[in-house]
Amino acid sequence: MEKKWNIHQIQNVEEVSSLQAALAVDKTIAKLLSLRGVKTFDDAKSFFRPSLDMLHDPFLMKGMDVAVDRIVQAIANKEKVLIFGDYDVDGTTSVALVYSFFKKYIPEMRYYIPDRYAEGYGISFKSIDYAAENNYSLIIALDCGIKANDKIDYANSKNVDFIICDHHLPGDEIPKAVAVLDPKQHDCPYPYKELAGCGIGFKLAQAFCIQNGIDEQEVFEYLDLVVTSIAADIVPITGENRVLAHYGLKS
Ligand SMILES: [Mn+2]
Repeated sequence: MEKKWNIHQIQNVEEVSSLQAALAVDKTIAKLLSLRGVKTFDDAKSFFRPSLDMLHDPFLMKGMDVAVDRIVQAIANKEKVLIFGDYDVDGTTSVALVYSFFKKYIPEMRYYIPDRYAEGYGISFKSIDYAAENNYSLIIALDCGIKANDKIDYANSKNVDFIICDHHLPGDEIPKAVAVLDPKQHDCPYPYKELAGCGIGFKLAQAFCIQNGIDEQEVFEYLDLVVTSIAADIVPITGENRVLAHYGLKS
């Protein structure tokens, strides 16, 4: 098989020279770093020594405050909560993270993974019927839901609330859920747009920790799930994903 290689060309030769001098490294290393967007000493420092302090404030994500408040309300009212996720690796790691983290705070909690063949991708009517029949008043949907407008309308008609945690591109209309977390919404100010679904679930748990004075270490414990989702969903290992992946591989 014939292969066609596209070799990246260095655009800014001076930048490479100054990076090489600042880091005291071989020119090839400086070139490789430059091609990865590392331009300065500080860029290189965060590239080689990612720190959990570099994670963004989860409350920068549109809807996060409402989502956390709704969970706090569910806990106060002893509501039954259903964790719903897609059946792929990103979906199941999301469910594992959110379920494991919240189980000590929400006693009446179960998870629901739809049947790939019988129910298909995304939030299913069947899961909403299951929730309504079994008195679940809140569903946290992970790695899906951003285009499930009809399902959310159906859930609203049955008094089942939704928090959507998704990372797919939204359609023209955002579903009428209690909270919709998806940094790809055009009006979401969250600075990093490439989290996987499990990364969004992680940010939700992190926000819950911050708001309730819980040590964030309790959610950092699950970074092995986040790195698995990053690899399996093939999201870019840049920015916040790179920090999550680094610590996920260590845990
Ligand atoms: Mn995904």
